[in-house]
Amino acid sequence: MKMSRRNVFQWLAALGAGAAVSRVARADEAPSAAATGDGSYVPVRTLNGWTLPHRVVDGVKEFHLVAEEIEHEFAPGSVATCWGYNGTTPGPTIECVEGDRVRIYVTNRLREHTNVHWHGILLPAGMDGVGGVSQRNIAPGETYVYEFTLRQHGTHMYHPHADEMVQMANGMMGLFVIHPKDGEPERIDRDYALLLHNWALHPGTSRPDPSVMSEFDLWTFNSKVFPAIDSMVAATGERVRVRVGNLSMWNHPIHMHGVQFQVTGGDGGRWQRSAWRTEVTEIVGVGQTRDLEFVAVPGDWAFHCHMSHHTMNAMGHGVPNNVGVDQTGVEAEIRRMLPGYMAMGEAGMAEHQDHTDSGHMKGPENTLPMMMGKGPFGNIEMGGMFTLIKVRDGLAKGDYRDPGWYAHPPGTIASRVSTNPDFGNPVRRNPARSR
Ligand SMILES: [Cu+2]
Repeated sequence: MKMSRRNVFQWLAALGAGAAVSRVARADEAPSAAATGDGSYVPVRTLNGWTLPHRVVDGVKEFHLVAEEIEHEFAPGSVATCWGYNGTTPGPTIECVEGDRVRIYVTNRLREHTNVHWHGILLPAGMDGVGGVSQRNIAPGETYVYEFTLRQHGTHMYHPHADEMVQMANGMMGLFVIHPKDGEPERIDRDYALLLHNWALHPGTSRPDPSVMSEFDLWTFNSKVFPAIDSMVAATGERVRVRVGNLSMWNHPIHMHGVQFQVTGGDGGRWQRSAWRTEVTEIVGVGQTRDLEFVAVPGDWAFHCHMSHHTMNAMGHGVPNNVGVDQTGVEAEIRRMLPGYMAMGEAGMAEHQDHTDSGHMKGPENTLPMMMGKGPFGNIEMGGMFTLIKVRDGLAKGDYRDPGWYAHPPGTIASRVSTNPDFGNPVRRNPARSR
């Protein structure tokens, strides 16, 4: 076609309009100028855990996992022989960028065979790590290699697909985090990651019982119970992401105080912005992951599973209900049969922590009190899946040190106004007799 001057103008105008439209479209997809686009990222912080080092060989990122038996401490006072990777449960976090080619060696130092399934990762079927289906199992002493290219980003996991009931109950699992190659739509300042798990470490024993299906003793973030779980630290105004994966046998409603967070992704990757949801509790189902993001506000804020037994440790499970039982006079009688018996629980269970903290109520060997933790206002009375988000003004980027307890601004703490139970004479319905 011969181009007239008029045609050229029309063509240029169309081109200009098209260019403008495509600029708008791009801006809609990635409205933040903070997107880096160069594959750089804020490294994930695995609470109480670590990230697996790698080396680059001919452009391929090489990792090496070792499946092995380990000694693991859930909190001081409870140590068990567990199974994990490279000396820990969960195993170290594998951290990559979308587009990376990875080569992962897996050495089996267990006394039975194993393999590794890369949970949620798109790969050739023969790399999927399902014993008998997609590969031969890795026998004791053997090393296998997995190799694939990461064609996605998001929060993923790894775990065995061999004798799963035993190997996962003993702690074999880890996180596999893939950062987007084009950067984040919203700049992330701190990126925390944790795996949810449950353990049947019965009081007085030293190995998790893999036969248990629902009655667990310990509920953990990254195989630790409160107060042994690290706090998540952030500076006021920072955008924080908490990646939560669940390889336990229960769904966990994960609840955050102080803010409304946005759920921005799952094991299917980062969701479109229109699918982000504002919540304060998000159920992380078995086998799922969820990415929770929020802008940090100052204070010490609880972060926990909302199943109340999941924020308690072993000694709180299956105890007789003594609430409302007058045990006056029977304590001495029972002590003749059960030396050391202590009447408690009449008013509720909160006194448990004082008794165990004082040391005069000795529990079974190698177990943890139901509730633990000391705060600036007294006992915290928690265990299991509980930790704190500690946000302070002016923390330096990358400063993850525990800043201590929050200094509340004057006049912002709930305070006592009376010690008289009849204070204020409020309306009450159906009080129990003699109360
Ligand atoms: Cu829970």
